[in-house]
Amino acid sequence: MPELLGMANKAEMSRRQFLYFCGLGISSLALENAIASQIRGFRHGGLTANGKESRKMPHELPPLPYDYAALEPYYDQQTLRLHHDLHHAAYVKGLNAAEERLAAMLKSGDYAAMKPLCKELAFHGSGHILHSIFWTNMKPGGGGEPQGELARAINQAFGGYSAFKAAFLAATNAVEGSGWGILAWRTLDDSLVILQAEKHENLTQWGVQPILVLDVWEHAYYLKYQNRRPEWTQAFMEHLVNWENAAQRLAAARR
Ligand code: MN3
Repeated sequence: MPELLGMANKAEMSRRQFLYFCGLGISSLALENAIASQIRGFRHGGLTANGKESRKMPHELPPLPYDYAALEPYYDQQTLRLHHDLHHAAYVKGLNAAEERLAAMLKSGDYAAMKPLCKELAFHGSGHILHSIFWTNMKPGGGGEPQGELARAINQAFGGYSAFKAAFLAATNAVEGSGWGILAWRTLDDSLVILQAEKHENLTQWGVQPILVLDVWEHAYYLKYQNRRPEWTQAFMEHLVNWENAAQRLAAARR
């Protein structure tokens, strides 16, 4: 395992190896990057200059980088409060509980429950990662178009911003059931890819790191937008998306 995980001791090494084998539902490379830079407590709701953050054990719910009402009228404060304080918190709690079970398993040597535990780690771990990214992918007065390296990467992969936006919205709006639209950097061939995620962890590819994620679980938009998912995703792209944050994430993924 690469040293980028920064393992402090043998127990931590075992835990990492277990998570590596379980895959956390994303991918081996994405998992390492995710553990290295995403799943850590997002105390300040953003990335540090080198894309790393200090490890929090147990995992903690990161505070929002803005007030509950800051994204009105496009993201209503009641939804934001419930989404962050209850839904995201539940994934953090579920991940911590799963990691406690993992620690007990490693200690006892009884791996009978490994299969359901892998599912728990994948679901709650991915839920924590994606929501932690999601809050920072929005800002008051967001929208517009990406600049610089991110714009160039989008042009190269999709032929321009308008084509990217149409494809990203089409993928996100068509997620079956609960899930996400995701723009990710695929480290295996240095390219941007658009993914759907069902739940938090299904339909991904190996070797990707999410840089822009759009939550289309009903809990993310139903109070304000009801069944009009495309209105929510359109509002996200035109008024909320924080392209500077996505560009920081791309730069960190490329390092
Ligand atoms: Mn959600």
